Amino acid sequence: MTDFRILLIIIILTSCSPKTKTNLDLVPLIPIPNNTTSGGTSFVVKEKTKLSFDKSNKDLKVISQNFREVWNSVTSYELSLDQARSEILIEIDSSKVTDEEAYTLDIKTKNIKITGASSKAIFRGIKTLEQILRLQTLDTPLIIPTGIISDKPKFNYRGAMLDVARHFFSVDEVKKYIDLMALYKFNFLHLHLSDDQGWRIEIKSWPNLTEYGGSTEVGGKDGGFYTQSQYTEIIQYAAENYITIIPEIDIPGHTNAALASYPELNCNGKATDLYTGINVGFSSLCLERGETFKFLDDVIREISLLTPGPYFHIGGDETDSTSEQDYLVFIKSTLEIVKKYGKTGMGWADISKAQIPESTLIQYWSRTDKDSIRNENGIQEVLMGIDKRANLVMSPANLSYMDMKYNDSTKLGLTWAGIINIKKAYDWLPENLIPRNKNQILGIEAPLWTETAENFEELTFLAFPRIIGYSEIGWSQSSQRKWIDYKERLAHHGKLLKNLSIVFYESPMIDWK
Ligand code: TNX
Repeated sequence: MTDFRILLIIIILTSCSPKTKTNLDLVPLIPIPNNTTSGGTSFVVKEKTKLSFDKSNKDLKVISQNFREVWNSVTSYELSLDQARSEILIEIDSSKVTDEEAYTLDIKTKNIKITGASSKAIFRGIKTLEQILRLQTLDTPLIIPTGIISDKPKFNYRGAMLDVARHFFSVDEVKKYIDLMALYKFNFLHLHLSDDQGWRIEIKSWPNLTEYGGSTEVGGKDGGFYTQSQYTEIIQYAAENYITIIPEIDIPGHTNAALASYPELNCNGKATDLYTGINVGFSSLCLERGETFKFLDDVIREISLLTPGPYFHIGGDETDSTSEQDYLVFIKSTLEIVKKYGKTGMGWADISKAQIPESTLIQYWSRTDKDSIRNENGIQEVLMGIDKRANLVMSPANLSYMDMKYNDSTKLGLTWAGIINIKKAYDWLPENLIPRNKNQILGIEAPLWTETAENFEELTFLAFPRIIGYSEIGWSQSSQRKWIDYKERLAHHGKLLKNLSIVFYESPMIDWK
């Protein structure tokens, strides 16, 4: 036998033993965990692995069942649940709570343990284990490096927004998006459910909103809408992934789909035509119409009843066709309705001009492509909101709008807020965007407007990989975030996405593995 063959056999024999030298710290996890201590050995994935959990806890049961599916598909082995002498243990331990999402993932050669103060925390830990598995699939048999990860989020609000109004996306597509968000530890999905081009959620007391107002989309193809039971299905699916749905009904502008569906909502009593273009700022609800607030009350009541999450988003952006005076009345009154139905109001930063209750959630979006705090209009509004004791979610258009092009020649996307390449999307700090009251920032949200995204592939092309960077901005400590290091880790996620058949932008800035 040649030396080379002997060497090969030695490598094969030693490569899969628990003694193989490993380094947990080098697994390219995103978001990067707060603390990782490498054990240097490995847990070898075997044909029969068992996972146990407290049977009386139904949330842990759901987490375990879902993880079993991941395990089985990634490893091609069967994970069995609820066995006495298990190798994987998930356990709620509220004795050392630091954050409700904080978890510890302890990987030893013979067993793996995930602990946290709540099922939410366990879920975040499970997703770290899932990423390790998905990133290690090159090794057969599969090994998991030993060590301890102790982790918690920087921000309690780590969101993404999906515009299902400009182009409609089906329940299954939204679920797929939720799966990906969960893998990267997002916890809020904001659904932009109405706009000029389409009304996407069934309102039983105003059925024409969806029957007619939901019938088309940008470009003129058939639109679509979620029935109330489909909306509930999305909410439940998101909840299993520890993601809270935030519904947005954008008022008083961005309302053409409603105005086309009901003549009585228009000042002149005439329904508008359906709209399939991409202009903004031309529609407005009519303050003088008696029906307008009945309409808003019904819509907010029906949706709030279906929505367990704390927030209701009222939009409030780009209202060029509403007088300033009317705008202030609209926002104040609509937030009162939101409050009446038990929700905390949320809105684009423009609403800060109006009378807003304390703790309203203001979404900063900025109107220009300047990325400094000198940026005039956007920041001024945010400061007004801050002074009214609003909380903030940061979605600067020039840094976090996933519908902006990656470079001048990207086929999809818009450019009004600039070009956002992978580095630009990653390399910023939310707290640097405002000059004061930084502790009012609850987190960040990455919006995906869909004027140019017609289908799921186009949607994920715009979102990925930028959204992966936003997950790290939201979760990881600023001191741990370095572009040079992130770029190396991201390089491994291309294969992970390909294994999941997710279309993404293969940026030349990344040396994809
Ligand atoms: C601005 S940002 C909008 C949306 C558009 C988006 C396109 C904001 C609150 N409104 O109506 O879809 O730009 O990038």
